[in-house]
Amino acid sequence: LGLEAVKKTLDKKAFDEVKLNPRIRAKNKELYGEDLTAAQIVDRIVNEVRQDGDAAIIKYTKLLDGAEFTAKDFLVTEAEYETAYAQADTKIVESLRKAIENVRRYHQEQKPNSWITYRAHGSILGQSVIPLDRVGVYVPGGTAAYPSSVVMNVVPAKVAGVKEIVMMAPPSRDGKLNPYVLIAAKEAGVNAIYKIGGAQAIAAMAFGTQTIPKVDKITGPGNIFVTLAKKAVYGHCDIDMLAGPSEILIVADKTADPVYTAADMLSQAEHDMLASSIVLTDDAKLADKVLAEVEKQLAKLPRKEIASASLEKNGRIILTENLMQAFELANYSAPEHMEILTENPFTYLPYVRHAGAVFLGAYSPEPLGDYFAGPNHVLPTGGTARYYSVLNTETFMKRTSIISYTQPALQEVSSDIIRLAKAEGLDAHANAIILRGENND
Ligand code: HSO
Ligand code: ZN
Repeated sequence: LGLEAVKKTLDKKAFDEVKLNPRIRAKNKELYGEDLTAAQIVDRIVNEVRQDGDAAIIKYTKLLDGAEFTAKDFLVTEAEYETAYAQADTKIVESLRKAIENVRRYHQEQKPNSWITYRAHGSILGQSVIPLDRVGVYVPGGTAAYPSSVVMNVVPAKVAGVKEIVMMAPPSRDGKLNPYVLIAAKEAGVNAIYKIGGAQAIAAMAFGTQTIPKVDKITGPGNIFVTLAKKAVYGHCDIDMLAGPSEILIVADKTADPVYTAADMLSQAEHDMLASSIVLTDDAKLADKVLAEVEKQLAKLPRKEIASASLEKNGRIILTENLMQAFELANYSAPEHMEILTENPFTYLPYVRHAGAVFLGAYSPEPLGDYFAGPNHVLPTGGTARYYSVLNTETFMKRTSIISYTQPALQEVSSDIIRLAKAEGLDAHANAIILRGENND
């Protein structure tokens, strides 16, 4: 294929163009009596929660999650945490604690400082960086209930100094949450967990209800309904990003190990039928070997159905003319995760312009970053790495400007300000300056 044609194959669907799968669509038609789009369903739920609060959440929790709750059942109790710890494998809890410590240390390094500078005539300029008061973290349910994502969302908020962190996750039919999600939340420092899922959880956090506090920012991944709900409430509170299916793009040369390369493709493919796994290589032999390895390893995976559906749709091994062309295509794709499996991978780092996270060398596979190294795994997807950053400590902070002039400092610049104010026809602005000085021209 020519370069332009290859680029076309790398183009991603916007998250709101993704069609609902037929089973979910049929279920929704049954629930709502008409064939609504995901965005229409989300609008209904969000507006209802905004108006009716807890009553709407009780209704949708029964309808969508099958759990029969009263308003006081949403909040996870101490007894539920105790049960989770009692059920848990202590080795897993230990590993989780080590991961939390690594993530905490890394995000501590990122923490921006407030600053002050002194200018002429004793005037002062600066910036304070202030943590948000209250943040809400969403955690998906089912097989996507990842304790590691709890850690990745909560720890940076904690490091930033957020006072109150609430979390929401959909309950199972019998009203429970994944025990490791509860434990990860406790260990990372969440203040309250509510067993609420989907668009109703996002609306509850954005607007608050009789029993649920309104938050200033919502972070965390979710399905299409959660993502559209985050988009719908943006402006009432802040959100982190609009996350889509997970992606990996591997740039490999002839020195790459086909076994590792295939394993890394599959580690992404098993996430989700919509996940994408791409290899760009300048070596035809490697391409063949990776293909054979993928087939071999795939056959043994418990999630092979998800992984093979994902590979069939969005899996590619693309042969490029050279490695520079591979990096051109990689930047065009702007993947969530980029791996560089080449000789001297650091020589290529300067060419990486658009990627959520870059993994260099044979011993830095993506799962190292997913779980443990310390950098965040909440990353921009769907080509948004062109303009979004990885979730970070500053995601949970905001900046306030500081300005303090002395009389002589103001005097020196007053004529400029007055001129600019008058040019905008804003005499009251000019007056606020004029009244504080004498010799204005
Ligand atoms: N690769 C996912 C994160 C994750 N992997 C969680 C395993 N658990 C998106 O970056
Ligand atoms: Zn992963």
